[in-house]
Amino acid sequence: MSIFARVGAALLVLAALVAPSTAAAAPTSPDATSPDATILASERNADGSTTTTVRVGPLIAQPHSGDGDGEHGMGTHTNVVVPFVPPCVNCYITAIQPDLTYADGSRANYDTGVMLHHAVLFDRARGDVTCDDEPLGLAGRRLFASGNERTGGELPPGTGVKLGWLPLTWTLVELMNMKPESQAVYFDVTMTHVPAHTSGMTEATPVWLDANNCGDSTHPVPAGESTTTWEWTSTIDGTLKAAGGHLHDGGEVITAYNRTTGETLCESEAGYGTDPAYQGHIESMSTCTGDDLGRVNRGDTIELVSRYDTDHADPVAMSIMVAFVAED
Ligand SMILES: [Cu+2]
Repeated sequence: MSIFARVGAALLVLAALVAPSTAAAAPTSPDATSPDATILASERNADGSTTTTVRVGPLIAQPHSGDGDGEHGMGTHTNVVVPFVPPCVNCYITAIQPDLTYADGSRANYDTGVMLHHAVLFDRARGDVTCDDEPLGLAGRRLFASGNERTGGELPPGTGVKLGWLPLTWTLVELMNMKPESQAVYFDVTMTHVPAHTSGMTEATPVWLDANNCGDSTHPVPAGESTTTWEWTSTIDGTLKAAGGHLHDGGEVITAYNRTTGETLCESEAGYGTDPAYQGHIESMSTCTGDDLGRVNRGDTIELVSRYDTDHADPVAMSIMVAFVAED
């Protein structure tokens, strides 16, 4: 999706958010049915936190009419933009786990002929740290992203991503269907959260690092081994608390460095071949979590380095890391 399409999508969502009668859905694909976001489950935990699952859907993955068989990312894409019910207001999200499921709760994946190409969770109420001055910044702060590998994570105790009194959360979901018939699936996001007044909580700011930042995130990789790098000059001061990467098939590892201090901030490795549902495709990314994973100072050069080793050139690979920084 181009920047302009994304901005258009963002504006569509904004329009939906200010017009309650249409707030149920703002699909970008004319053939998508009206998806909705609802609270599927919410449970109080013994420690006073709450775990809430927000379900987005039904999302209709359009039938695949091409000659692909699901190999090399072949399939038919469906993009949907949906306002996302915040799990809480004036609160901190301390853990998150995405999934792609069917109505009965069973998992949708390569073995059922559909995959979660991407999902990004935005908050229009806050500015994005690394894209605020770009057109994509109109979409709001990028809080979290998931590929089909569905990497979730938990922030270190006492830290959380803040949602304000009026979070304008929305999600952009891209599905890929390898089957000749349409499939109705759900993007489920399970989050643990605590009220903002919880003592001892510190806000963690999501910092989106991306080899094609402020664009559509895709970049080409050649067949064989390759390395892609990208730099960002930090505009914030803080301590890194957690980070996790996103790569496509063939991706091996993505690492964030602070080149100014010489620290390695986080190395996130791709995993393959343990869960048959993924049929050999990327199935996990390791994450980094800790009280002090390194410093990020205003003016520091933060470098992102990804390594791919693929058996075919991929024009639309990705190299993303979302870092969570407790600002000073
Ligand atoms: Cu991706």
